[in-house]
Amino acid sequence: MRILVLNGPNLNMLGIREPDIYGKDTYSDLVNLIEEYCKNKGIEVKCLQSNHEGDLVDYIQQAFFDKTDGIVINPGAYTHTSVALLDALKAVSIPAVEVHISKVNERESFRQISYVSYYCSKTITGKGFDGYIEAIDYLAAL
Ligand code: CA2
Repeated sequence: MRILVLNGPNLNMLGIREPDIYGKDTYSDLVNLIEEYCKNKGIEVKCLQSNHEGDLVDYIQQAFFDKTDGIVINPGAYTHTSVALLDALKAVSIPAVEVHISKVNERESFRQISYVSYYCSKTITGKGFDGYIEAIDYLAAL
């Protein structure tokens, strides 16, 4: 099984600021956690992050050509704005799970809107890094 874990803008700043919302662990801690977990499960995983919407669209499209079985996506702030990411997910038609580290539904009203949720079969919020593991397990069980 092959999984892509995609993180959007500013998630490379994890652990550097706002630890009360996003925790103390860094983006590289997240990547290590995911890679270690997938190694033990025999899952091939690629973790990518970009601050640029077009890069994220490109990575989703590439997942199709790489015959990726599942996508875990935390689009960061693009969650709340990007029809392009929604369209890219629809275009590749790969099973996808949306993850948010924080409890987006308890935050500002603009964070209650998610375009990618129109495509994703599951949304996990407020579970920190464990949300990514739950998403991988969900995709692996499909
Ligand atoms: O809770 C999440 O995972 C979010 O997707 C994170 C995004 C935010 O725009 C979404 O509404 C919810 C922002 C990630 C920013 O991460 C930072 C990390 C450290 C310092 C500042 C921002």
